[in-house]
Amino acid sequence: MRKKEIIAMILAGGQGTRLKALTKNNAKPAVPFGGKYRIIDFVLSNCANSSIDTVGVLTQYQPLILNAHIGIGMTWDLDRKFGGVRILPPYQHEAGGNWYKGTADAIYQNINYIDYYNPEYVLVLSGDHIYKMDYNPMLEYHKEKKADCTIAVIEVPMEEASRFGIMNTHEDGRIYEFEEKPKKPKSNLASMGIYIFNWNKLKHFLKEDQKDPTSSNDFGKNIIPKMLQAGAKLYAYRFYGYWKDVGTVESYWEANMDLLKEDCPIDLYESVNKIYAFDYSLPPQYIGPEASVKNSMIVDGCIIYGEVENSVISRGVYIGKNAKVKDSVILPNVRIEDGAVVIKSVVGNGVRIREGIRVGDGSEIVLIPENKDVKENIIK
Ligand code: ADQ
Ligand code: ADP
Repeated sequence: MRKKEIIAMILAGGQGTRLKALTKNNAKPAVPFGGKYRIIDFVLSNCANSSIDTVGVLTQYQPLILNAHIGIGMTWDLDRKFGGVRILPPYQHEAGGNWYKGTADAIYQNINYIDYYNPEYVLVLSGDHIYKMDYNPMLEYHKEKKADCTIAVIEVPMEEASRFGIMNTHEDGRIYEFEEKPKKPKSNLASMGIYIFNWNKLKHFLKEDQKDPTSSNDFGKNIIPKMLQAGAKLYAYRFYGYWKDVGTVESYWEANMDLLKEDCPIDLYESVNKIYAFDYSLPPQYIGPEASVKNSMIVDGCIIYGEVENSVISRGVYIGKNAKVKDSVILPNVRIEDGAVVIKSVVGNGVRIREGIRVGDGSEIVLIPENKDVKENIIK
């Protein structure tokens, strides 16, 4: 039987309710990011750059844009005959068929897909994290430790620790305690939601978990604690690079702004380990005779007559004469008409901001929902 050593499963089925207007018609992993990308491009590129050529993407909530974006995976060189990238929505089968109840249920419902590749290891990833990582050193570590499960971990500020799965380890990295989003965290060692499992072990625990009617079939809440309790060997693998869970409007805005820093924590311009983006084949950006652009990213298809400072401007954006955009993230196909002012805002797809209108005063992030016609000042 043909075999893959490792395959990746990307969890992309969450609703992403905290991103509000940006996920009304679009799954969180497909939300535009960094001008040219969608959030999921980071994890898909990480897989491609780590030579993981078999990737399942678990979707269920507003999957249209995500499906169109991933297509047959050519963008990431993941169009393969044996392997490649596959979108895995919930489906009907003999025993019924259901929405993915939780993250572990999503993997459980795709046991057949995984078994087809007969892998030794399964890498479970999230579709909504911004980071660059080579998964191979983590796999080496997992093998060295003869672990059943290895969790990538990062130190987070103590005051944020209750947003994450928090663990304690022995000196050799073995995990002896794990709590999902604890109210009183006992450490700041946070799970990045990146797991390598021995597939046979994981399959066993997934099946056991299904027998428990009280379980929410979630990795952090159920599978990891149950594995620990059963005495399985769980290890923490430390990651020292940049990693951000862009689950909220604030963290989404911050991660975009991070790209503009002089010491940008994530290098989009290096020639190796590139983050691949879908090619829309748009015309070149045009910067008008009186325009001014400072410390900003401007993508193809933009027409800029006004002033842009410290902002990320996605494809197809129009910024009129005497208009000003500062400290903002502008999503694709936005029109900012003459004399309009946009400060510290996230402006959704296809929004039109009418002449002379002012959005934001720099005190708080203003979020403008998709396709809105803004005719009045919006100051938070
Ligand atoms: P959360 O981020 O809160 O915590 P969760 O809401 O389960 O975890 O989302 C993880 C990923 O799974 C997201 O990409 C989401 O879109 C997806 N997802 C959610 N429900 C799904 C479903 N039913 N089917 C398919 N995909 C689904 C997790 C861990 C923590 C860890 C943080 C790190 O539980 O321990 O610290 O990730 O961000
Ligand atoms: P957020 O963290 O912003 O609230 P998540 O992506 O974590 O958003 O998902 C929110 C919750 O909604 C998760 O608990 C997930 O299991 C649940 N969920 C996601 N998609 C669906 C769906 N199609 N049907 C029912 N519940 C869903």
